[in-house]
Amino acid sequence: MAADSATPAATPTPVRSVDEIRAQFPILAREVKGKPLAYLDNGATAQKPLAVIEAMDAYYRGHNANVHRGVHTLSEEATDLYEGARAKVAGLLGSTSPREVVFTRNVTSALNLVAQSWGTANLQAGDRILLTEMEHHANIVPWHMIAQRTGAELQFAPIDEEGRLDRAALSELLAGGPRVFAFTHVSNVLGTKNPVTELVAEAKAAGALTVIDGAQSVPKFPVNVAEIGADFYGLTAHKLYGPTGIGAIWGRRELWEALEPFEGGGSMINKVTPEKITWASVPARFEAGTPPIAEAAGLAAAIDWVQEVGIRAIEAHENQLTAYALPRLAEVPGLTVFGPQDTVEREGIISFELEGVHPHDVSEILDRHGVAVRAGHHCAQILMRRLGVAATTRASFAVYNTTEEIDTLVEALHDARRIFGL
Ligand code: 7TS
Repeated sequence: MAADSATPAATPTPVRSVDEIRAQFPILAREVKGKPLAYLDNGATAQKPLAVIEAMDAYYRGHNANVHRGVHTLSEEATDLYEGARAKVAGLLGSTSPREVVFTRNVTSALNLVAQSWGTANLQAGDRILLTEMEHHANIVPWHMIAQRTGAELQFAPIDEEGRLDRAALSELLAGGPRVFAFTHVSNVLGTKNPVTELVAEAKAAGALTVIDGAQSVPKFPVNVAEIGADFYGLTAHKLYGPTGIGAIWGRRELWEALEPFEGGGSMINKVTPEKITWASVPARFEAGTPPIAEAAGLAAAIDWVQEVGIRAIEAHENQLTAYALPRLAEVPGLTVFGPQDTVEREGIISFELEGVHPHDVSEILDRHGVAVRAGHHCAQILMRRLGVAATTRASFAVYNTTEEIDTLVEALHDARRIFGL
């Protein structure tokens, strides 16, 4: 891949030992089916370090109140925690402006917000919405919904045989003048890492709004929205070692300012009369109702934790795991890995097919060995159709995984073949 300015050359960070890191995740000590848990389903959700669990516990024990409302100490503390989390998200994404960060329920609701709010104001019949074949449903369905309402059309940029975007085909589609290009930074099935800075530059030159789904990227390597140059960039906390129930989307200030909210309620208005309403300023305008406050405290702790470990160290560790796993998986007869075969253009998300064994059976047998993976279409049915499969089995890594766990995965796959008489 061409050097991507969003991910400059890694400077080695002092790495804590994996044992030290694992000790901070209580769940990793448990057993499954009498075997030590090997949690390789991080693409679905990551486990939570004590720092996150304790931050949420401390919030409820000592600070719980509603935000932005009461003029009392607890409410001020809760507000500080909530707004502090916003500043941490902005910092994590390389933005100097917390006001450009809107909190949502997850990245799904972040993408729905953009599709609905921006789409309602900007799309009309015949307009094109460009997506890619490797999108998660979270970055397809909201666009389908707004397309149905406005008469806009969806287009899907194809991938090549190795699971990378077909750049020539993409350029042709962009030349057709889509109003928006929404795409994932990292595929949750193929592990493909898209060259976002290049893609954004090309899309912008073609006049398209750029929306990036950062669900799988933010937990894995540094992301800098200023360098990427995108218009919107979304994340989901639970894949970033944070809690479920909170996500965030960064967007350019002027874009937010021009948008109308798509959810209404408390906290997002300036004035309400029988005749009319006026909106609160950004970002409150897009955060109707009581927000996920304890979750924001958890997310803030997760960001602190990730930054303390070092996102570069996380990246280096997961790259090592991927480099170890690919050849080990290739030793299993009849096993095909989808997506790029190198560690430069792919992350530690490895989907595969084991000839003669259904992915659900594979994962059930792996579970007997204590190995947690995901089987299914991974909310990427368009991609499954492109790959010509109904489902895959997927192992996905995080900072606490070990090469021993990959060995267990490989042994369990051999066992699956034995059980199926292969
Ligand atoms: N986008 C991508 C690329 C994802 O991987 C996911 C979740 C989402 C969006 C949606 O995230 P949410 O927090 O809003 O639900 N992906 C997966 C997965 O691959 N297995 O379980 C969830």
